[in-house]
Amino acid sequence: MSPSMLATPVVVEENKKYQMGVKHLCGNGLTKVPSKYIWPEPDRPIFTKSDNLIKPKQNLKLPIIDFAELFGPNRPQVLRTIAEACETYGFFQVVNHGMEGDVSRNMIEVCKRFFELPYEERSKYMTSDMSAPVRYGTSFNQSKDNVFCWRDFLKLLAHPLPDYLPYWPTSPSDFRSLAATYAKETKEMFEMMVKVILESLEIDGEDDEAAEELEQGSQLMVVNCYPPCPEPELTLGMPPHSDYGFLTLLLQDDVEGLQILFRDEWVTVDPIPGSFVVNVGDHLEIFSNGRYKSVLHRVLVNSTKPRISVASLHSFPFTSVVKPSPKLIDKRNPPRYMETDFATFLQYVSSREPKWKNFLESRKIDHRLII
Ligand SMILES: O=C(O)CCC(=O)C(=O)O
Repeated sequence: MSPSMLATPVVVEENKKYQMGVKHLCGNGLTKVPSKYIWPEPDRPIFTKSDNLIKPKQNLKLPIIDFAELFGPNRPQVLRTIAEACETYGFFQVVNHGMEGDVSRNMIEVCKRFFELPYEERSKYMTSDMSAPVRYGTSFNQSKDNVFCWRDFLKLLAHPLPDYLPYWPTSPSDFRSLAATYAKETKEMFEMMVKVILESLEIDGEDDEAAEELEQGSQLMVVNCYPPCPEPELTLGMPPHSDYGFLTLLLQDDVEGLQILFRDEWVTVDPIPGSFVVNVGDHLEIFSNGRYKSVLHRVLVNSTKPRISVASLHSFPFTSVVKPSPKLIDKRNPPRYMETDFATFLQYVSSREPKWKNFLESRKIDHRLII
């Protein structure tokens, strides 16, 4: 090793500071983004100046699904809109979903209070063990990322809830009860959505194996905290990624930041108060044999407002093998993805910098190569 490759004590100290997260870093007031968070120019967001504010370029109105309409005469039309949204955007927004406003507001609010706790309290949950029931951390994959993201997170395994709840944070004192209510209600919403998704794929049935497996499946809640950033045009809250699960139900506060890749352009999703953003995950892309798209998304930060989001990732049990639904496969539609399990995914993401859609790409079968 050349002497220049040896980390000096100053560099080691700096790195330790970044491992403590963005909230900690911002504690003493920052006027510039440290180089550790500066993304290469082509990966940076495009901001334009309007209304004297620097804003992301373009906003996108995702298809809005009124869940209440599924229980009336418009059901076939709503199912078609869901299918089109999953094929075109991989995303839609849901209103009238049945969750009381208090449940989601309380969740955002108690998560805000969690991130305001002293670092010593938050860091009790810091671990590099990807299978830990609770994991506090920063960036995307802090042990692998070369450039860091402007984000701290708290990850909570949530199903089966009685197995995991005893590990969840006890501070703030109402955290467990409010987050548990939220977890149960998002799980119910997910189960309702599974039925709708299977119907939109025209593969719903009486004793559907997939729906039953998903009901017993995994749930991971990811609470994201994006503190205000002095130079938001230089960094990202989250890098481009797709979600590994079947569906993600995303709750955000009223601060915009989520962008999705649509026709090769990054577009910002307009938050609708009280709504959920729902997106197709890798497992649903595989299960639908490529009909529904797990789309890349990323997060921008801003210079004035902190942002909190809660992504609830739902899928098959961690022990299941995910494959294209046999009901969607025939001679003309051969399987386009290899069977995959969760262990393979974990091994893949912990062995490299998890960026873009690498994992899903690695599961694709190229039929041109099969003669
Ligand atoms: O904060 C957001 O809007 C998106 C979060 C996200 O993509 C994730 O947690 O995977």
